[in-house]
Amino acid sequence: MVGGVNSPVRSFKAVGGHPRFASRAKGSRVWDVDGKEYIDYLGSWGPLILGHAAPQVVAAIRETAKRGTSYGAPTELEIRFARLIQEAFPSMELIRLVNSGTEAAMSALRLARGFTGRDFIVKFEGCYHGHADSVLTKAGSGPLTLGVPNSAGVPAATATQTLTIPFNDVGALEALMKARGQEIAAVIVEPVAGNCGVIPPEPDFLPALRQLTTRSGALLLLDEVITGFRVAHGGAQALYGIQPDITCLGKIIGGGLPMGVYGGRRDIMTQVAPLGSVYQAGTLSGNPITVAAGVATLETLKGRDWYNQLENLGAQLEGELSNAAEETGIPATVNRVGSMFCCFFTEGPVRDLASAQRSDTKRYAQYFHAMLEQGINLSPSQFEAGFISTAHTQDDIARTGLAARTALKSLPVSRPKGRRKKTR
Ligand code: KE4
Repeated sequence: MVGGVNSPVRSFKAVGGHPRFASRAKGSRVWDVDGKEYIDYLGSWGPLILGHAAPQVVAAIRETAKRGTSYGAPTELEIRFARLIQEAFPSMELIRLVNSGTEAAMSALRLARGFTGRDFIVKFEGCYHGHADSVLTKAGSGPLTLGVPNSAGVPAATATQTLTIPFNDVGALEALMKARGQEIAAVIVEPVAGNCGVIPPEPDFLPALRQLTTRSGALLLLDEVITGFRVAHGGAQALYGIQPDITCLGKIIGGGLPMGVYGGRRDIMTQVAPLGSVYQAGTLSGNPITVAAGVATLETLKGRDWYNQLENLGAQLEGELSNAAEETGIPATVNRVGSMFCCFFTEGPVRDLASAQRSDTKRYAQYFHAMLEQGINLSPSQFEAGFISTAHTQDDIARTGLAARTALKSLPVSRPKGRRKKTR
């Protein structure tokens, strides 16, 4: 396998060393093939909001598999799943199931271009919407981590049709939409940036996006692959009160199995085949095993207010990490929205890619390994998010705080610039 992994961010290339191979997981814990146990804040990069091997998800998978793994035909289960999505995301009047967040974003962008008849799209520096050609420009996540934000192999003609501006920069957005708004098919954004670390939207950012896209006839695509069912039951659009034209979902809705969804306004979605002329398809889209895992997950999330519990655990962890940095004099900024968080090794505020890139990635790598040695599994990249699940406990968080103090104390404290090292 290329680099020994099937997704580049797992490679530890950004933090050094070799990845730990996982062998099993349960609740907030994961074990590697050497039997070492970790409190897990990676959560498979976001899907496992209920923790690993949630009993109701495992049971749903097991029972459904006994009746077959895929039919290539519609099932009642897909209707049940679609209703659970629409109850939480009323803006998604019609939906289409696919197999990944990449497919959801790629299909949504094709749909936006087909619906508007326009070719240009706008994305934000450091945001990541999967690995389709048109969004691999100044992309976050793996491309950012590995230093290839503009991937090789993307035709120049494609890249020129993607315009990128800084996240949270309303002025740049206004200028761009004023100059070229009539050419723009869609503006796609992660409403909380989760692929250059975690960067919340500033209060005026999302309302400006909505107003400027409406005014220009461009569609507003919210990529809620991470934030959907993560930051609130109805995602960031519920949390911040924004009505998009199209939403992309992934991760949590598959309960740990490969799943993506795009959906939105009925007049737009009816342009998708077989009703309309925008083609998109998939052999295993809506397969019963994944949908069953998704239904079990979403029915659990609908069942009670988990988000208050997740907020409290998130606040506790933010306090532990911030206090640990304060006590050890290490410059750090903890950004958090609910149960998604990131500890940037730089003074704050971190409000866009440029400020995130001021982080000391070498120090992050040292911190990452010091935490790993103490049985705390974080994202092997400064430019990713960490996740808390409903399986995490206050004791897990307290233990993480102690490990962070030990890890930060083990880091060489950089001397203020200008002071020479004492020579013997
Ligand atoms: P997938 O194709 O990986 O299912 O989803 C792509 C995607 C789309 N939109 C957002 C906001 C995303 O965060 C992602 C994928 N996220 C990365 C990590 N931040 C997945 C991890 C990986 O690439 O292995």
